[in-house]
Amino acid sequence: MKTPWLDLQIHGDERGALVAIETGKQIPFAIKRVYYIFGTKEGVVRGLHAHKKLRQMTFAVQGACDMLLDNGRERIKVHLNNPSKGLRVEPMIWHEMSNFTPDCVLVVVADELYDPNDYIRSYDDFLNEIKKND
Ligand code: T46
Repeated sequence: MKTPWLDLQIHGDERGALVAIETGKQIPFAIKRVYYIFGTKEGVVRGLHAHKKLRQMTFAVQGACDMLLDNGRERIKVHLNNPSKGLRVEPMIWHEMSNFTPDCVLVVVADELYDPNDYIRSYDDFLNEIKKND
C-alpha cells in the first residue's frame, strides 16, 4: 500500500508559517466536520476501527504520533510529525493511532457529520466486509 500523503504548501515569512486547507483544492472532498485530538495519554491507542463511507484527512499540526493503516490485505505504519503533510484515511481502512507525544495535536477533516453507525469496531467484521466486496 502506498502511503496516502498530501503535501501542503507552507506560506512562510519572517513572522512564521501558515498552512491553508481548502475544499476542492488540497482536500478532494467537501469538508463537513473538523475535529482535533490532543492531550492523549502515554501508551494509549486510539482509533481501532474502519469507517464504512467516511473520507478523512489527518494532520499532526503539533507533535507526533503513528498511524497504522490496514486495507485488509496490507498494513503500513506511518509517522506523522509534519504540519505540512496530510494523511488520507479512506473508507474501509482499519486505522489505529499510537505513540502520541504529549504535545500532539491531530487535526482531522471529514466529509460527513459524526455518525456512530458508520464505524466498524470489530477487526473480524472489517475483514468479513472486505472479503464480501472482493
Ligand atoms: C477516526 C479517528 C482518526 C463526537 O462526539 N463527535 C465526533 O465528531 C467524533 C470524532 C467523536 N465524538 C465523540 C465520540 C466519543 O465519545 O468523541 C469521543 C471520542 O471518539 P472516538 O473514541 O471515536 O475517538 P478516536 O480517537 O478513537 O477516533 C477518532 C474518530 O472518532 C474517528 O472517526 O477516524 O479519530
